[in-house]
Amino acid sequence: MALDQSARYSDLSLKEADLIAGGNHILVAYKMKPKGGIGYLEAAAHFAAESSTGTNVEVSTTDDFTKGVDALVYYIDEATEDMRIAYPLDLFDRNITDGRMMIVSFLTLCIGNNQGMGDIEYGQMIDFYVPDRAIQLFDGPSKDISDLWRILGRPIKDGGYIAGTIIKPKLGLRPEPFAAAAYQFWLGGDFIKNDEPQGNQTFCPSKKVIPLVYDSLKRAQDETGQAKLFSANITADDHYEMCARADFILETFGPDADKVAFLVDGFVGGPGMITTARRQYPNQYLHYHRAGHGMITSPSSTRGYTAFVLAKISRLQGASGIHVGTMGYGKMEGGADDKIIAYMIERDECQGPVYFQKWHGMKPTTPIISGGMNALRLPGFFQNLGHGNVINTAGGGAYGHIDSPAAGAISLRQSYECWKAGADPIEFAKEHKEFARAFTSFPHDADKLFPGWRDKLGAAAEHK
Ligand code: CAP
Ligand code: MG
Repeated sequence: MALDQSARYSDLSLKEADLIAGGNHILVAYKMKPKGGIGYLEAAAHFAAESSTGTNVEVSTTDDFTKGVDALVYYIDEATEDMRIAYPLDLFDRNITDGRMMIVSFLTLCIGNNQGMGDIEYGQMIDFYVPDRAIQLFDGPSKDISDLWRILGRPIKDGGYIAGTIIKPKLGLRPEPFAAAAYQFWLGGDFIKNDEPQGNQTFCPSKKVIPLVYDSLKRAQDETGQAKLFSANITADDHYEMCARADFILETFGPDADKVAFLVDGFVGGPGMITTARRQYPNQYLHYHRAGHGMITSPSSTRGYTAFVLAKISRLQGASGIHVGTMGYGKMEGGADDKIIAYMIERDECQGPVYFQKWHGMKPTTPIISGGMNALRLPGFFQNLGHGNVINTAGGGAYGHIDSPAAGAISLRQSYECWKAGADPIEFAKEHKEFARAFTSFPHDADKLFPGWRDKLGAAAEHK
């Protein structure tokens, strides 16, 4: 173990309430465990040193000013592995272009080198608090769900459920079948996204498929008399490639360009990719896909940060919407308590696992619900969350419906109507064909969620 730096990098007399009132610190809460035999405060202080102004030994160049921006451990509880650090705002890097803060600096300091230190078994960020000044210095969302409700002709407050899908199969469709799949869903649903890896594959070039998708959107709008939305993937390593994709998509959708959201695989792409889309295309709804996050956010992980922290970061960066999981009702990891993730990004103030966060009017980030969802699983989901002001993208739940993707879409909407009416799903299914046929489409879910459904539904579930 290096020298004990707790005298310099900890001050357990600091009061969290005072730090919050002072407004000059970003506070971060970790679950941290030192390697065996190392004192808890010692390890925490070294963690704070490496996350701010120090290293594992004293250096001759340190002066009094340096010590003024030290990150300080202000709370520890070895029994629960809780450790909290106060980071002075001045530690964080600022744009030379416009003085704003940047998430990459927050990550480099607060979850950077401290992830691989020899004397730390693990440290995972479970919550963080940003003061008002920092809220002012992050972009925040430029478009939010109210912009989508407006386009869909819904009330712009509590406009309710947006029924969406993901073009499936995940890869392998050529342009014509891709566009046909889109048209089929749009005959019943509101919102379609590219699946996270769909881009400009050689068998489905963007220059060919995007014009066909736009044609499908126009024909579906004409057919249904309703506006339709498309979330187009612009993810790419190169900034200029991203912009080339975005520009081509906007040009192709022309008069309907406002109906295009931009999808960015923000976790694997990194913070810069989200900010590129946010700042270059502020007129478009920014859809943050988090594929890959499970490597650090899985409940089995003890490093990195949680899905809650990822969602909070995404709102600061300006994601209009981010995937928040299905809270135990879908196919991905997660549980009912994950609803706190949705509350934290959609409300103007919210109590997180550790910190109460005020957003001071920063626009909300939409909870996007995806992963194994279908009409049968949604009522329980809405019951747990308590509202339906979300975007739901159900791939299997739409394209797996035995009648058609449009029927799948309609069954999703009917499921929301059933929950909103407080109706019994079996009774509701007797009067709503597509919903009834979702029982037949997903019998294993039906058996688990609604035992005895076959007898109760009878013919309603048997015929198209
Ligand atoms: C869902 C999905 C989503 C994941 C994302 C998929 O498809 O498109 O990317 O669910 O997970 O590729 O699996 P299905 P999360 O609707 O067919 O399951 O939203 O938790 O990040
Ligand atoms: Mg996907």
